[in-house]
Parts: sequence; structure tokens; C-alpha cells
Amino acid sequence: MPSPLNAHRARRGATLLEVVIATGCLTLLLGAIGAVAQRGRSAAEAGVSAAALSARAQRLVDRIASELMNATAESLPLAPAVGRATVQVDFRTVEGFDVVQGEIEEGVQRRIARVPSPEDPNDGIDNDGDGLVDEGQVVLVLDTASTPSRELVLASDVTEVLEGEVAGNNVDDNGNGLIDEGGLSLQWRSGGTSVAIGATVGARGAGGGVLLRTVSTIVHLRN
Ligand SMILES: [Ca+2]
Ligand SMILES: [Ca+2]
Ligand SMILES: [Ca+2]
Ligand SMILES: [Ca+2]
Repeated sequence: MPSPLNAHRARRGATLLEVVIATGCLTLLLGAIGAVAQRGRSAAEAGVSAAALSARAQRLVDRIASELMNATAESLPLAPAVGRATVQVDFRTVEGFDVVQGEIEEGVQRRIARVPSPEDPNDGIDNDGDGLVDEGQVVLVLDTASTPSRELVLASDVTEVLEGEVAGNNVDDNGNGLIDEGGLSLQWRSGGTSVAIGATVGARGAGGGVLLRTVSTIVHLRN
């Protein structure tokens, strides 16, 4: 029969063993929870970046459309050649109506243009290592005659060419009717009374691959 002292030691030994086992179980459990949480986080990040990228492309196209919606058709430069699009448009918006002269009052000349990114100059190399080669920005110049120029960056990470297109090969690779169109694609339609807008933005997804999102719309101009 164990003495009270031995019984106490046995009980203490069991308690230590239980603590070791419990700690081991807890470590495994925490590890499993951590792995699940990590997987959940990666999935969420991938989902968010794809959704965020879609939203950025949509916001860019919506903003360009809202600018051009009030532009007068006469203020646009000559239309690009058939089957070609441009990455820049100068325009004037309707500011009011002069009842004495009986004519529309136009505002200052504005410009929407895709320009090279400061971090990734146009040299065929992905200088900033973001997975996009020669991506650019789309800017809105508020007054083309103003010095220094006042401009807003409407979007960054606008690709060099529209999604599916290969630059400079004189072929319509993505089959949208335009040859070698840029990541911002502007094309006059219906004799210059509407403009087709397309834009592709890109970013590196959580999995390391490059995500692209393209949005397009057609806006009818003021006559
Ligand atoms: Ca880049
Ligand atoms: Ca570059
Ligand atoms: Ca094309
Ligand atoms: Ca091409």
C-alpha cells in the first residue's frame, strides 16, 4: 500500500504528464487554427484584390465617361484612323448657354491621357517589379493652357495595351476591331458623336500572378 507521501508524488507526476500532453495538444490545435486562418486570409486577400481591381477599372471608366458626357463633339480632335484608338483626348465641356449670342459657352480645354508611370518608364522592362511592363497612369489635365499644369491622376497601373492585345505587331490580337490599342483605348464612333472607352488595370494577386481587369463603355457626346 503506497504511503501518503508516495501517493502525493504519483499524483504530482500524473499532473505534470497531463500538463505536457495538454500543452502538446494545445500547440497542435493552435497550429491547426493558424493554418486555417492563414488559408482564409489568403483567399480573402485574393478575393479582395480581384474585386478592388475591378472597382478601380470601373471607377476609371466611369470618371472618363462623366467628363466626356458634357464634352462638345466639335471640341474633340480629329478621329483616330479606322481600326485605331488613341490614348489621349483634348475636349471642352459645355459651361452654359449665351442667350444673346444664341450659342453654347464652352469651358477651358481639358485633356485625358495615358502617360508613363514615374516608377516604370517606357523601356520594355518592368522597372518596379510589379509584374506589369511599362504600365502607366491616366491623368486628367484640368486646363491644357495653364502653367504649371494642374492635373489629377485618375488611375495608376493602367497596362501598356488593352487586355489580350500585343503591342506593335499591327494585328488585332484580342479581336475587338482595334489594332494595337493602348491600356486606355479611346475611339470615336457614329461620326464623332460618341466615344468608346476601354481600360485595363493590373496588379499582382495574392498568389503571385498578375490580375488584369478590363472595363469598357460608350459615351454619347453633347452636340
Ligand atoms: Ca511595372
Ligand atoms: Ca519600364
Ligand atoms: Ca484589339
Ligand atoms: Ca496587336
